[in-house]
Amino acid sequence: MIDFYYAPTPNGWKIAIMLEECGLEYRTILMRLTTGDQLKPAFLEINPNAKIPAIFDHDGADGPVTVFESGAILLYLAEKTGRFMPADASGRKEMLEWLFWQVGNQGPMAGQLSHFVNYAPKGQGYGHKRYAGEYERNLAVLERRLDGRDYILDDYSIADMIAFPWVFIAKPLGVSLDPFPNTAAWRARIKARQAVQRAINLYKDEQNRGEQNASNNNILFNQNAKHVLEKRN
Ligand SMILES: N[C@@H](CCC(=O)N[C@@H](CS)C(=O)NCC(=O)O)C(=O)O
Repeated sequence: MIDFYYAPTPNGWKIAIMLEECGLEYRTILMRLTTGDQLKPAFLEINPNAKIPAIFDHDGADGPVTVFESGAILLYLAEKTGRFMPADASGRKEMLEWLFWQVGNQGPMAGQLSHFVNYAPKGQGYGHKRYAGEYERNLAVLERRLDGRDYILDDYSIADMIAFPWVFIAKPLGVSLDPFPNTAAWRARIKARQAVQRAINLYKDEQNRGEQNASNNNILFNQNAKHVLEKRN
């Protein structure tokens, strides 16, 4: 059994997709990020970075084990199941490149764009412009990679699962996929999968649709070192 620490956000969906694709037995622990579940001492033992997603696998190869960071979790689950990752060395190298690209580039830039579109106080023109540009730059990187390919690697893999969620919400982020036809087709191909449908619908009603924002919530927004160092029980 896997305990899955989750909220219905792009980073949460990445892992929900893999759990659903693999048919792994899991129990979802819904994390209420706006009230600070991620900052509780018991959760910091699981993810010292105080964010979802994270897992606690009761049946790890060497006993119970925790894993945090979406890229590390996807890799862990792919290795545990032997699924959705290339078997050969050059395929594995490419998979790592695209996982690291996502967690170091597409993810953070999209996350900041989402912040400026949905949660920042109004009048943050430069922040919005900067991250919209970076988000679109990363779409262009993906667009070139998908030229003549159905998936990021030769077959559907964790590289697609990690990159899909932030492309899935391009429109609400205010970005059209019209200039990125390969990416739009890839998005539709992945969205059509039954497992992906189940994942993006997991606790959909609990999504923060902007009602909680940087003007009215200092737990999720305006964070600093104190949020992690303070003990919240
Ligand atoms: N690099 C992390 C990013 C995770 C992340 O940013 N999670 C957000 C939700 S999408 C979160 O838990 N935010 C809570 C907070 O910042 O307090 C990953 O890929 O797992």
